[in-house]
Amino acid sequence: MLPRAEMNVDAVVERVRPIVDDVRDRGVEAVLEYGERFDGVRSESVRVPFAALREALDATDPQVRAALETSIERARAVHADQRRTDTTTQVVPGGTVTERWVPVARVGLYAPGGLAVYPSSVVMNVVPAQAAGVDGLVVCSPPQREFGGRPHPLILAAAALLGVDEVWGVGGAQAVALLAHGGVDTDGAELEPVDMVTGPGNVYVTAAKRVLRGRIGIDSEAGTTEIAVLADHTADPVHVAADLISQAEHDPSAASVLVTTSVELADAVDAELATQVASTKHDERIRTALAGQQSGTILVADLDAGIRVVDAYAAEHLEIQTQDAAGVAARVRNAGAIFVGPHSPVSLGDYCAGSNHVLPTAGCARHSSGLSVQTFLRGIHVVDYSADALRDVADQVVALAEAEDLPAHGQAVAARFGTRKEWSR
Ligand code: HSO
Ligand code: ZN
Repeated sequence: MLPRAEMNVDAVVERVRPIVDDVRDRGVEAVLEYGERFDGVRSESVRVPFAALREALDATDPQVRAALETSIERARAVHADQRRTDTTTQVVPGGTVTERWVPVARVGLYAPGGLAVYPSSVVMNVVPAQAAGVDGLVVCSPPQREFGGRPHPLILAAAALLGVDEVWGVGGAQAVALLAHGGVDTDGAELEPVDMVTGPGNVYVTAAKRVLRGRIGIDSEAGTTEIAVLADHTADPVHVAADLISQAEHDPSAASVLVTTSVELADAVDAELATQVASTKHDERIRTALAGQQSGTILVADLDAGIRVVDAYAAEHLEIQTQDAAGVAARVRNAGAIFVGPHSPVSLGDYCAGSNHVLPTAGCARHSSGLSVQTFLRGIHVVDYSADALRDVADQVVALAEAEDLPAHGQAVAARFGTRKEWSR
């Protein structure tokens, strides 16, 4: 019964369509105009020169740089293990089907600017794409007035650390349109159209992805962030409160949900929330999120009921803070990611666990997974039959073809064995 935050993308689609068409028709010239209108800055050119990426990295606080390196290294370790190997099934002697995994050739990654500048999200999008073997990676991020019309320096620094050298300073719907249609910069630099666009963005970015979906592949739509904590009397209220607050910090409509078997814990967490929120930087945003209808505490009779509740909710992030946390976690079916026990807070996963932080929101964890190497791979079935293997199954193909009133399908097999029948009307 907990309401989910909803973003009304359909309402924006019609406003975004002319922008997408305009960028298709006029390319970079249109991009520069929209940048001036929506981001308040017009730059000379859109592609960020390679030297500017290096400069941004050199200017990055060494501690932040080292932390990004840790984040990248751990994410790379986890995502390298997600790579798929091709499998060949011998269906019959002389008849095989191979599933071949092929990376998407060219991917555009959108990194938002404005309020949310998340170099960590650049890491979480780029690492699985690179691990999948994507060759052509281009990052787009809105031009910022205070940085001379270039994207935020931390976005540039993250790209440089990851070895991405193609970055364009374009945001909003026009970024998705430029990625999908390609364009030529004022200095002649060319953006080749991509096959797929991933990465979180505001409602205009999401609407543009909807408009262009099909022409390009897209990831699932990123909604407002959510945390659910399943806790019993053994949980530490100080930690539970801190974790609920951590995700509420993202957005006034973020959801922080506690599911617990213990009234005492629920009361203690409430008391902790009150004191901890008062000393946070973004206290207003957090207070709004915690007070919203989408956040709250659910008391359950026992852990079985708790598991049913968290499964029904299908949170983007689920923490298990109970006795035998690993055993309880193993019974959960629906969650974007599960954080087990007292020492695995969601913010560890946001940055440095090695796991991916682009996860299904709004209950989509019932049917979808977070970003992974798989997102950037396509499985191609390669069918290879010998004459004997085909002959052995020819009658069955003909029978099914005729049952579907598609006799020419059957004839295509029969023609190989001189048993093709003329069809009499
Ligand atoms: N918790 C966010 C990701 C993020 N947190 C980025 C901090 N920076 C959605 O999973
Ligand atoms: Zn976060």
